[in-house]
Amino acid sequence: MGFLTGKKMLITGVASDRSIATGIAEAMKREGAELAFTYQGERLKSRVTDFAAECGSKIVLPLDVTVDEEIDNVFAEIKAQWGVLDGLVHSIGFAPREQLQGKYLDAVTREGFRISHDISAYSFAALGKAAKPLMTGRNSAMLTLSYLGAVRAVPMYNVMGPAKASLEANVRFMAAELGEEKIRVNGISAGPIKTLAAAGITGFRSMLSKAEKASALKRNVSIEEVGNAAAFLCSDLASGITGEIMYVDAGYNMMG
Ligand code: 0WD
Repeated sequence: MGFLTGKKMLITGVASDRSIATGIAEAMKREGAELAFTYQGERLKSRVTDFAAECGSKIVLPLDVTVDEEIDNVFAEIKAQWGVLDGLVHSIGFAPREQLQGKYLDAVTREGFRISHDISAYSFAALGKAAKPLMTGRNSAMLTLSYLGAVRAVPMYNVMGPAKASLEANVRFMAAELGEEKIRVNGISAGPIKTLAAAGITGFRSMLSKAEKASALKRNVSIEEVGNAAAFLCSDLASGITGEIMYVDAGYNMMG
């Protein structure tokens, strides 16, 4: 029996078969969880619906996190279909492409900063707020995905650095408040992985090769490895862990 048997998990951020959310869904499914999915916009609907069917899931809902009504609708549907929720996976990030080119202060604009923080950081609090009534008292867990740029000035990551720093602060503030409700809140800081979102970062290939050379394990990580860590953090095996950012980066961040 898998360690997520009987758990109902909502997974956002599946955009392709390479998405980190895809790796998370596969690990959670393997461990016995029941899954629901969201997709961003019509262009992703059929892909996510097909993937959900492979996972034995019938709950597939539209969600653009910049639209409050879509957030409300997702949790109204989860309430109608499941009544409760044990896990929320936030695997969403976005910055306008021109923000991720050149030097930070040359690229950053008020609007670029606002959009990046809205979609990449505020959205976790927004989903957490809406999910809370369904998760209260159930030893449930919320999880988000971060990156080293939250704590280090990684070249080209630019405005996503401040956005991820805000996201990680969200993890701590949400964890502090939701502990009494028996809801844990954590983040995974993943090493670089070639996904659609990563393709938008100028010089992403050099991030990959730098991490490969300098990490303790001398390689990059896979979505399967992030998926396994995510499944663990959202399970009762991690019942003593909250407010934490766990690095799944083949031992890159701690190297001297
Ligand atoms: O190297 C990497 N790939 C890393 C990614 C290293 C460390 C962290 N991460 C983070 C990302 O910043 C993000 O928070 O992991 C999370 C998932 O990213 P991913 O799996 O690398 O990327 P991708 O497969 O592109 O999924 C991100 C998705 C979007 O995909 P596209 O490529 O279509 O923008 O986030 C979703 C969307 O599906 N998304 C939204 N969902 C709802 N509402 C929105 C939105 N407004 N904007 C983007």
